[in-house]
Amino acid sequence: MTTEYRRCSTVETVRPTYDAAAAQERWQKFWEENQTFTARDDDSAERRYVLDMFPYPSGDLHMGHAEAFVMGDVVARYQMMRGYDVMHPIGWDSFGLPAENAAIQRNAHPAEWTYKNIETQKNSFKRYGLSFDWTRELHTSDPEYYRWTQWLFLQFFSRGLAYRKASFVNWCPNDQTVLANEQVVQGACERCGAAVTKRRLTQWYFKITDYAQRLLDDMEALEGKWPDRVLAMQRNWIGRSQGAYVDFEVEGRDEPLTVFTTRPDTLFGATFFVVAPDAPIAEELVTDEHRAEFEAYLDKTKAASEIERQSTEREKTGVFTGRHAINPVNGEKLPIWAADYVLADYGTGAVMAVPAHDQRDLEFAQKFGIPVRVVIETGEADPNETGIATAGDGAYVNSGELDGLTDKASGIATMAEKLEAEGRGRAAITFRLRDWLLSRQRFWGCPIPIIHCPSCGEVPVPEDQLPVKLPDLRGADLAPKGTSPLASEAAKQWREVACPRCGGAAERDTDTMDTFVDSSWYYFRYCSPNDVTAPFDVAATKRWAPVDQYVGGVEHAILHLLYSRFFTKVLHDAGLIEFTEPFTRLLNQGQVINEGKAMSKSLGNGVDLGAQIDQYGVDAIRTTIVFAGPPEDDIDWADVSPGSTAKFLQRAYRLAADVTSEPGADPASGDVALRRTTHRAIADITEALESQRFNVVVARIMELVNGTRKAIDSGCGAGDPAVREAVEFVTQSLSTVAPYLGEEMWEVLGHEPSVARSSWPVAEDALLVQEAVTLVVQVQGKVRAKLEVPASLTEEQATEAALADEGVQRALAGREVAKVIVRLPKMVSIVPVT
Ligand code: ANZ
Ligand code: ZN
Repeated sequence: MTTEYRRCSTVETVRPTYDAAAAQERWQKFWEENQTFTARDDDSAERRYVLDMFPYPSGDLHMGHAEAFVMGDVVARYQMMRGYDVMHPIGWDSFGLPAENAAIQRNAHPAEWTYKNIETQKNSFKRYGLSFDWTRELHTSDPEYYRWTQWLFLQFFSRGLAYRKASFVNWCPNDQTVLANEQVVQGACERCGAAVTKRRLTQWYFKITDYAQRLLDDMEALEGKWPDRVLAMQRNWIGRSQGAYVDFEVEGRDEPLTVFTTRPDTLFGATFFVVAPDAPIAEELVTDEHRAEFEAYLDKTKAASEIERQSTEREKTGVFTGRHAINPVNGEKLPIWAADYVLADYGTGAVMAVPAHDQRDLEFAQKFGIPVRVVIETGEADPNETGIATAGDGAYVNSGELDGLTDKASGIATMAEKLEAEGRGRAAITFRLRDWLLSRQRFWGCPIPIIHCPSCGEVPVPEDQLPVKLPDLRGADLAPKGTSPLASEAAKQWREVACPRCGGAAERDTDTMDTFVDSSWYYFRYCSPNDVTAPFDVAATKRWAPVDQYVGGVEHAILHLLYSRFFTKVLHDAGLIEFTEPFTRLLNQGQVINEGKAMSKSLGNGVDLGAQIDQYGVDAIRTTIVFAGPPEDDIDWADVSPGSTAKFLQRAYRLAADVTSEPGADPASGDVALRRTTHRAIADITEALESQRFNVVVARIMELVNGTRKAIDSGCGAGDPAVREAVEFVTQSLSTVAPYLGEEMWEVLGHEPSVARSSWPVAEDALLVQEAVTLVVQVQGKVRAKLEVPASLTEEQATEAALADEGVQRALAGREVAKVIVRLPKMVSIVPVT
């Protein structure tokens, strides 16, 4: 602590100031030595699990981390003061492309680069004052961790939930690796922005589609606890669709072709048939005459992203296959086209096209001169003329036994029954969700624990041989080449093994797992991070999980959260845990931007966290971020003022230094008005913390600081125990956002550290009751009414109460009011129009 000399108007006074840098150093040491934030895990209190999405070790902490992690820290610190045994762990998602690419660029081994970065970030986390339980730190790239990732993979494998298949996959030509659908954003690689293309490869998948319905159903329990938009995004991604399968005979083919349709009732309006060019069936159907044209079209299709293919703006394209399908309801011959607006891996990859009632089909029909037949009279204009398909309800026409029906629901039901009875179709539900493609042709990831044997096939690595460690490959070329570095000459020795089943020559799988596998279960590992016998101790997860509060960016709304939910359900089904959802509550913090734009090197608008901390101190930066707005909103660094936040923190500190009463002084004998202010603040701040309005917390602390200073100055004096009560609460609540200052103030107030382990006060009801005052109402200067009102009433309420009074109305005698003067809380003066 240093002192600052300052001239006041009359006397020379010594004003203590808060030295942020010194406090940071001092309390970091204290917390570490005293294990202040280590979860007790001893049944001494009810448990709370507060979790931040763990970071990639891709560089030092930046402003985004500063915002993300402070929110969880506020929750954790508040819960600790509430008396809960809080677990607030941290670790690193340390496998994956960011680390590997950075390592390749710098000519370093990914491991060296990764662990060096972790050290840097770790120190920055500590400096940033986060209340992490460091005893539970984990890294997904540690063999002791990924051993269990592999073990879990084998559980999925033995349950039939991990399988290999050949298919066209999203391929990033820059990173030279496959991408899950979730990692393709508007046709581009999520990581590097390169345009994504398709490749046919044999890949590992997790069968998440088996869980589609449960992933949907269980969201009900998350309603109101997760952000609405995240739930909506997940629902959309899963994309449940109710409809029917309809079988079409194909000329010259024994097997019928099946389509998925949501509108079987429009079957009489089908005038052509479309298959996805990249569905295997397309190649089979196409006649020799049309093959050359088809092949050229298929090449073009592969270059287009799924988003482009589904775009309604794009001109429709396609080629005729030379074949025909037979409409099961009227025997009509429908030409079969291959067109890229039909996707290979949705439904059956084939559709019956009804141009009058489906916009995509209409555009296609009009371009290629295919007839458009209206089968529902909706009252709208003819699609043939307008180019707009009609999708509404109406009377069926040209539709055989449906004619006469007038609504969609009975049309669909009637047709579904008819098809079912004839054995040509059945009701069905489909999902947009695809199986999770998890294999990657890259080095820095968890090896897939499978051995390929020419005679036994896919053989799991025996449990006692886990982990399958990554070979060192130091000095080998790790740059992306389309095949995994584990398949290269340098890894030959590692790869060639005896088959665990037959002992013959066999080879390890050379792919590594998507890092989303690593992060789908880390929150269970934290519960027993050093367990050498299992991925997690069942009893420990029972004590801690599910996570009570999860905090992280909305960029993970689909990928990470959906995969984690899937993992949790599988582990539940395997009997390892009792619940089915991993995260009870979810908070998505916003981003820190600058001058209206995301910070970037090219814009030169980056703000360096380290420099900000050097200038203003950790507490001021944390408080500025929290105060800037609701946690889920973005913060524009150009709009905030860490300098004035730092000044506010100094004002708070001086309050603590001014208190002269002893710790434990009974506030009951103190100034009642100040006590009311304090207890109102306790009630409001507690409520704001519970409802995650952390900016309101800071605003209310500021008011309490000002109110307390005023009370001291206007007579109650620094020795009043009510002042101590107020300042102690300022200290506790402020310590959630400004932890170093909190510790210093707590000590200045004469308490043993740590404030983080102090107990949160409860507002006294008696002090929350509104004080009543007498409101005097004058009309033209004469007193006309005296009303008992709460002291806290607003100007509007005072005016309203005054005008509602009978005596006042009598005095006004119907005249209009020209002016109302309100002096809160005691007087209202009304001037009528004369
Ligand atoms: C005939 C029809 C008539 C259709 C009509 C719609 C309206 P959702 O709701 O998204 O599930 N479809 C089916 N498989 C497809 C695929 N692989 N690629 C592109 N489109 C496909 O969409 C289901 C509808 O999308 C299906 O119902 C089918 O077109 C089309 F008046 O069948 B419909
Ligand atoms: Zn074998």
